[in-house]
Amino acid sequence: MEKVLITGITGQDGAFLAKKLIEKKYKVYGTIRRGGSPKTQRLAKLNIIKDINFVTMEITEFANVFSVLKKIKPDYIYNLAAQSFVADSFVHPIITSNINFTGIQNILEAIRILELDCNLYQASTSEMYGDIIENPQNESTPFNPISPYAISKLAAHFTVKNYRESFDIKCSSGILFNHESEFRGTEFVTRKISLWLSQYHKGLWGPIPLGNLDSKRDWGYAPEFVDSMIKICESEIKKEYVVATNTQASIRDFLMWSCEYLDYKIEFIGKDLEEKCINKKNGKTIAYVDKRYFRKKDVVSLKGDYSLIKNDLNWHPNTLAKEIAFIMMENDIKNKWDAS
Ligand code: NAP
Ligand code: F7E
Repeated sequence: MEKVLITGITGQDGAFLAKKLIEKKYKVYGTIRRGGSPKTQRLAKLNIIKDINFVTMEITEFANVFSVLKKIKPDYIYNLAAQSFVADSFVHPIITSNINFTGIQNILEAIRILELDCNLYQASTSEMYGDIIENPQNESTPFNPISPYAISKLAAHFTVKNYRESFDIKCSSGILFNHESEFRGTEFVTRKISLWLSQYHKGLWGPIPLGNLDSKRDWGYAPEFVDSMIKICESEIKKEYVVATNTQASIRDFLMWSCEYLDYKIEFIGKDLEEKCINKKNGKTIAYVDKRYFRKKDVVSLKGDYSLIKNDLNWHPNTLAKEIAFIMMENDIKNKWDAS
């Protein structure tokens, strides 16, 4: 039985990935952080806790990473562990860099020194394109990061490439554009909208405070993006792949679709910091712009060209942003899953 090690198994992608790899009959190991109770709610929801071999691993500590890899000798490693919230990276840039950059360096060094014959997948990000230089973005588009998160991930991205080219380590990266689902953390804007709007609809919470409504993202569906990770990691071809949908929508669009799910007829009134989204039927405010949610620097437009992965590995997305908004609203309205 081949062995897979997933860092970040408790997150959105880690949970979906673990489920798929268990179904594919791998022996799945998942790292959890030292101390405290692991956040296993997503794994419990998928009913896979019993199938996972949990290991405590502090990704920022080389000796610990080394001893875990020496003991397990995985055939595949998926490095998903990250401080993944861009806004938070402006507040905690050093922790962000330690987890996102030093973490993968530790893994690569351990593989190199132990001479492990294993395939490594790194979760890179469209945030590396930052203040974009061309549209849509592909594997040749120059990177131009504008947040501590993006900078940490770009250092990780180039380190993975460097270990492949210098030491023949079998490693690849997926340049993942935003992907969402009912398992998305509540700090990210899509889930913030679906959870908050559902509570608002039930009369439990007030209107939703939001930041930049005009920022545009290429939103895909997380379970499909996890399929791309498996294809990339298991492929003989080792390189970087853009994983995206080649479509784009704004935060305003996502809010509009989420309201449409509830049959709310809405309109946006006011400008800039005074802007509000109101219910046309009763004039009540559903959402409003709140300057606390603006970033020091924000990536305002992303759209990914996924032709390379389609051609090389036959991966393509099926579910686009409006459908994702409906899936997430359905989940939160029915209280199917609460990640908070
Ligand atoms: P997520 O839900 O935020 O999950 C992050 C995972 O990293 C969690 O399991 C978390 O553990 C773990 N983690 C955080 N700090 C850690 C630390 N100090 N040591 C060890 N583990 C730590 O992220 P996701 O959406 O699943 O994303 C998975 C990966 O893809 C991340 O690397 C992210 O940067 C990257 N990515 C995601 C997207 C996206 O749109 N989702 C796009 C591009 C790239 P706890 O549960 O203990 O907190
Ligand atoms: O923000 C705007 C915000 O936090 C999206 C991570 O998975 O994808 C994710 O990063 C946009 C930004 O995701 C609010 O300013 C407006 O322009 O949902 P987000 P993100 O920053 O794109 C990338 C690819 C990753 O790699 C990351 O790990 O929405 N926005 N109002 C808001 N954002 C938040 N969070 N909250 C608001 O109230």
